[in-house]
Amino acid sequence: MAVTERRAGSIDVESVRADFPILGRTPHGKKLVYLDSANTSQKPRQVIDTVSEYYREHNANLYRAVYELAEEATAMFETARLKLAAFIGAPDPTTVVFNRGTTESINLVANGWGRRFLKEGDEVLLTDMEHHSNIVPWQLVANATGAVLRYLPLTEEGSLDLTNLESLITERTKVLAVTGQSNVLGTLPPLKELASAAHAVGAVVVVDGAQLVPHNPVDVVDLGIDFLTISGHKMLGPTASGGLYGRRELLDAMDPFLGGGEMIMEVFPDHSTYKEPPHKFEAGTMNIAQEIGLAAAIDYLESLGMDAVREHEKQLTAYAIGRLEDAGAVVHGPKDVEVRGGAVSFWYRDIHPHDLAQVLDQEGVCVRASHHCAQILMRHLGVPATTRASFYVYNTTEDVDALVDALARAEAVFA
Ligand code: 7TS
Repeated sequence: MAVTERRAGSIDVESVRADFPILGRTPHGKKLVYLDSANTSQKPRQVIDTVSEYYREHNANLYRAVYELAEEATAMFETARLKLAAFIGAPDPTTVVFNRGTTESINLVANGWGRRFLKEGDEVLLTDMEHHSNIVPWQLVANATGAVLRYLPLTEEGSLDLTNLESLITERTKVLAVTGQSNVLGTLPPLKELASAAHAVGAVVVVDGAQLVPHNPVDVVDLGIDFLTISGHKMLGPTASGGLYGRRELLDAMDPFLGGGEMIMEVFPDHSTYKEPPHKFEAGTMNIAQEIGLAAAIDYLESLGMDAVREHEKQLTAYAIGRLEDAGAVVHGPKDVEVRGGAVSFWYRDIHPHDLAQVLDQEGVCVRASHHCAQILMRHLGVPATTRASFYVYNTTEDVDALVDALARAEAVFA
């Protein structure tokens, strides 16, 4: 069926599940219930086969040779760039830099743009729900430049509190760096509104897309943002795939982050000249097989339709919140699925999340129990950690039922 003919929410989950070989595993003799896709997603055979075929049939290094294999590898890699650009609505493939994902992308912006343009007293505005990878690189750059970090607070419920936005976004604000979707609470910040407030004071808008891009239709032009990070391993692609979208003028103005082979035009004893973006930011041998595998993942997601992916997760999230609350769990974050995605953090009875996750594991249920690399948010919630179930295209309401059944088992163990 053509993508356009699909109704939103019409994912055929059983046929999707048949594409994921790992779902046939039976940990501890139980059916695998994988609820940790916010951590990393599973991979369909289309991605696994593409990577395997690349190594079997086409493997060579990029750009450097004139023989057929190298030309094929280069063409596949550059086709992957075109696909990723189109997937996020980037107008021009040269605005997509390939790298290992969100952590590397934020370090690239913080170092390449931040160290070049931030001065003492300039402000970088973050939020209290950021992942550490959207905090620590800015701290390092703030230490080096004298810039100051500020944080947008959260409401009780776990949405951004925008009541004092005007006092936090001022002419001193040079960067707004915000998550597109919280990995802990699922919260979807109002990106368009934030981007226009930041642009009104001339700030650059960096969106951590690690959780946004895998689960929502995204168009960087429509959102009006300057940078977007992409973690391919969270969207059915291989580990160490993904990259950074950046507006071309900003990529042109930035310094390179990593120096080495392939990113240079000419090297002299005391200086070098660089290639144009994106190659200026792609030093050394690239993650070729991974990005080619990511292109297969994008094909897969597009065949489902990102509207349908989002709708599927809305339905599962609403179902999960209802069942968890009925079971006595305290669910963190907004309850309205219009303003949140499918990462559901909760606290169950008085059982520590680490203990809970171990019992769930015995039942074949994979969840993450930790601070989720969001310690500032944990302090806001007043908990050391949470248990988090996160959903993707292969999850079903039966998976949620299995989670809730396993909770009852944990209660029996710890009672
Ligand atoms: N930003 C957000 C919002 C994330 O969720 C993650 C990974 C990262 C950045 C880092 O991405 P990476 O691809 O560079 O590793 N989040 C999680 C998580 O929630 N559980 O495990 C990893």
